[in-house]
Amino acid sequence: MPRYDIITIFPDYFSTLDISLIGKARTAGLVDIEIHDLRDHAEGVHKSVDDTPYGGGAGMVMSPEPWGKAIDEVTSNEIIHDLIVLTPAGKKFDQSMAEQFSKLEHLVFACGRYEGIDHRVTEYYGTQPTFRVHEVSIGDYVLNGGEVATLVMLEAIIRLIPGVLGNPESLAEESHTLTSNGEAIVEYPNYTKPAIWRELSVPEILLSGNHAAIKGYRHEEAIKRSQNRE
Ligand code: JFT
Repeated sequence: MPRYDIITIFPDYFSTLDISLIGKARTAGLVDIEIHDLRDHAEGVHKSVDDTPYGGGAGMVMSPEPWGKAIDEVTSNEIIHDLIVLTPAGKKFDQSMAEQFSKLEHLVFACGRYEGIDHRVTEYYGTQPTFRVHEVSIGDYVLNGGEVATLVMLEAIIRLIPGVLGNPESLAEESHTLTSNGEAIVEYPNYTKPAIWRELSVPEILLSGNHAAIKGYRHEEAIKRSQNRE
């Protein structure tokens, strides 16, 4: 089963991984997720994990030593480890990246805070033969750290693991409405009961039982919607 190790100074962010689809996948033994508190690898009474930046400037930078200890501890075996370092400067996360990561056996997520992690951590693991390092951002907006970005990535990745979605039809359907990069053609609009809500009716064709016509209608609506984006 794939293993995901998450290193953070805020383990509480990851309590939501006990619920819903991901919680069920963990209980079913489809994925092993372990959360690690970076502070367990900090020294001194204050258990400090940050320091002032060389060269000056605002804010604090995360010290390399606790990261080195934490990463070494979760990777003390022979296999290849994919180290994902969240950073606003990273490659933009998309559906094709989610598909690639979903096929890997051991992902380690480094969730930093403050102004970022001392760059030598990325540099060092990049030279290690048993590591592949990926610098990733989830999009062009500013977050306060890597935790929420990691939750987004985990949700996108774990639902692609075989057996996690009860109904593999949902995945097959996505491959029709999504292009290879996960963009362009969006979903058709969805409706459920009641047939009239606040004077708004469900499009009649959806009540017709004519499956070919419904398929055509949904395709047209999906195209209309994709043209209205970006
Ligand atoms: C922000 C982030 C992502 C992603 C990792 C670490 C510190 C705060 C920060 C924000 C702006 C400039 C530092 C992070 C992200 C995103 C990821 C860190 N910060 N410098 N922000 N926005 N889309 N992924 Cl470590």
